[in-house]
Amino acid sequence: MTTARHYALFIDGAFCEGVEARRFDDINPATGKLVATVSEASAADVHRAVTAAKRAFEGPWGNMTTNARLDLLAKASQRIMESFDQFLGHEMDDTGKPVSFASKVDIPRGAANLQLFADLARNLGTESYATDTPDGGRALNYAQRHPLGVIGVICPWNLPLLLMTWKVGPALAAGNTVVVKPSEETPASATLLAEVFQEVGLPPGVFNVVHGFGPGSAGEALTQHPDVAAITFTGESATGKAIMKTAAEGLKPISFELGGKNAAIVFADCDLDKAVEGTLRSVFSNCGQVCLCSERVYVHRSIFDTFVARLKAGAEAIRIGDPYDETTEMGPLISAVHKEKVLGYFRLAREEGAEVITGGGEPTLEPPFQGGHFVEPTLWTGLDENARCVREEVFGPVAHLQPFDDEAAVIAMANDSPYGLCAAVWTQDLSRAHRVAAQLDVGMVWVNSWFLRDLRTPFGGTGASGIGREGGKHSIDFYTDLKNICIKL
Ligand code: NAD
Ligand code: 6OD
Repeated sequence: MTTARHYALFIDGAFCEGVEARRFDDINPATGKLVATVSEASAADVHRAVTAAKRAFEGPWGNMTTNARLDLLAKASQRIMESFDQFLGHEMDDTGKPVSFASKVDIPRGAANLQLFADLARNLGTESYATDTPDGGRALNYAQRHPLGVIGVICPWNLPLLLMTWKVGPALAAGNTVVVKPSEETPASATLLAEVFQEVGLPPGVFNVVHGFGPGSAGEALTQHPDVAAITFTGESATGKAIMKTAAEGLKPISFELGGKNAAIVFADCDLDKAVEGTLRSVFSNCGQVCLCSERVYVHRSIFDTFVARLKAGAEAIRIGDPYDETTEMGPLISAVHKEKVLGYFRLAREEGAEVITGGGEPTLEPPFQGGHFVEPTLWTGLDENARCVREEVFGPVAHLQPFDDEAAVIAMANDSPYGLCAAVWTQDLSRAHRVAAQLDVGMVWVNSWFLRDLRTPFGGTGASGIGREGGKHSIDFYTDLKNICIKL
């Protein structure tokens, strides 16, 4: 890409500049070069977007038949697949993620999320009961689903299209309208999605995009807006706390998908090849920037040395560099700031007494990638379970490996975390798999797999990893209110 693009706001069905005409830069993290300039929304722009969304909710969108609404979502899903290469290129330029990952995960899932929720909403029923009445008669109780109104959607940068559509899909399918605040690091795919919605004929105001930052910018203004009925947020736990405080003023329902410090547990009876391959993926996918990544790997002592040697060899074989090269397996971190944070943890691990099994530095790359935010795939061992590097989310390509001796001890170590997003368990003993999975304090457990998704299942975390569940019917539950109607017959 040679000429920088420009990403405008999308309000009431049209692309526009912010009233204060402020702009910020969108940088390609693989090269450090400018991708685009981006219009920053002020509180006044957010107000325009919310007002348009409210009008659409009360008018054209609210009055549309369910099938007509869901047909538009399905068409948008199809359009994403038809514009696959454009979405792919824009998402890669914003994130630096390799084509091998983005083409298999980000873009197909962006389309699948819209299709799934269109299909689901078409087929979803509600409960009803035949009720005995005190006078010996009968009554009928039935529940109706009602959309909430304008949903504020606040997104992170790690899987921009995937995580945005994961929220926009069910919110629109349920009959709401949305104002999306993409991450300031990754404005492209929200802008492209706006184009898609425009093309398929979504009524103006149903989908709006306000670019900008968090505090003192578009994110905070959206959270504060009195006409925003609910907030759905994916991002850091600390940001979740700030959003929750602001949302509390308006008693807004919130759905939070937050950080993790996920454990992988490798039992001696695992299929070693599969456990090594799966753990390499769970630690290093997307440069460790998936909330589900394993940053704590517990390995039974009897296979610890073998497992460490195999994981080290795997980590050292990872091909880093040009995102557009089909053979590249790992791209850069998202930004210079995030790279500094991750390198800070690399330094801290040494200070805390870690043995660095591999990595811990920056790779040497050819131009233009020497200007990118790359770090080495890194593995540590030897840290105390109370070390900051074992307790805090790094969100980079790094894990700490700890040996364990028995099942109870490893469950206790895995559970000793403020986070509770997910875990991966590697064992061929079916009883052990059930027993251990039941005792892990997390929202999701993968056995002999990782990030194997069925979009109908409940997705979310416990503790500092989130509030509520999204996925399938659980998303629709969040984006609707149930009204019970009792009719005395
Ligand atoms: P972040 O919290 O820094 O930012 C997320 C979004 O919130 C951005 O759009 C940002 O502009 C906005 N924001 C920041 N402060 C705000 C405020 N005060 N009010 C309103 N909006 C505000 O997160 P990130 O760095 O973009 O993403 C990485 C984090 O997200 C990691 O912690 C990761 O674990 C987490 N994550 C969790 C999941 C999950 O499903 N649990 C998925 C992806 C990422
Ligand atoms: O697969 C999903 O639906 C999902 N929400 C993934 C989140 C990944 C976090 O980075």
